Amino acid sequence: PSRPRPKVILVIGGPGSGKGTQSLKIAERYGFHYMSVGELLRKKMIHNATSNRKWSLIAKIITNGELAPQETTITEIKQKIMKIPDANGIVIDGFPRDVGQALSFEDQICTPDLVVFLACTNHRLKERLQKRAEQQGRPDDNPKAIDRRLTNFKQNTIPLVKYFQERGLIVTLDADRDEEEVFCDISMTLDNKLF
Ligand code: UP5
Ligand code: MG
Repeated sequence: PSRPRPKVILVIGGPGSGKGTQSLKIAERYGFHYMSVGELLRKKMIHNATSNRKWSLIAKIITNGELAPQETTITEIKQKIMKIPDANGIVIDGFPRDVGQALSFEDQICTPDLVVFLACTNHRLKERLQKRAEQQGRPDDNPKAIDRRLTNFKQNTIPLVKYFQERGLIVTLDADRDEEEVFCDISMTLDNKLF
């Protein structure tokens, strides 16, 4: 008999809400494959920005805190997913960013099993990103790009969350709390809804 399709979990939330942190914990606990769409695009842009027109443009977009073109993003995700060996599940960090991307993902890839929304206050988001900017050097962790990322997030999120709510696919969690507390809620939710 053929194996069941791997479960697909999407983790969304503002910049600094803990998507990366919590997605890695999910991957570890459930033996899922972890995939960060932001990371995927950043790697690709660093690799190709000097030799390729399209990617040099995308590098500018991302460094300014704006969204890469939807079709390129979906194509990259699709290619990456096809390369994943047998997995029980895949946790996708930081995608989709708006309703258009959600529709396109469903159309071209699959309907997710669950969407986890990490809800965080603006104040906390800023605080965490500023702290990380001092410690690491992500190209888009500069004040201007942080503002753009926060603005884009605010604009796109309400409709996106509403879209998944109407389909009964999303769970919203309070992500202002400690990492461990947030993960405790996530794992309870996954245990309940997926297994
Ligand atoms: N931290 C985490 N959880 C904490 C907690 N509970 N308490 C205290 N501190 C906590 O966490 C951020 C920081 O906070 C870390 O220092 C962490 O230790 C601490 P992290 O887990 O990194 O949060 P995350 O939500 O992953 O923040 P990130 O900055 O990565 O979010 P973004 O949404 O900005 O980044 P992403 O990589 O997803 O996207 C970057 C860019 O890529 C986008 O702006 C866009 O240009 C492009 N993109 C697209 O174009 N299309 C896509 O589909 C996806 C990305
Ligand atoms: Mg991240």
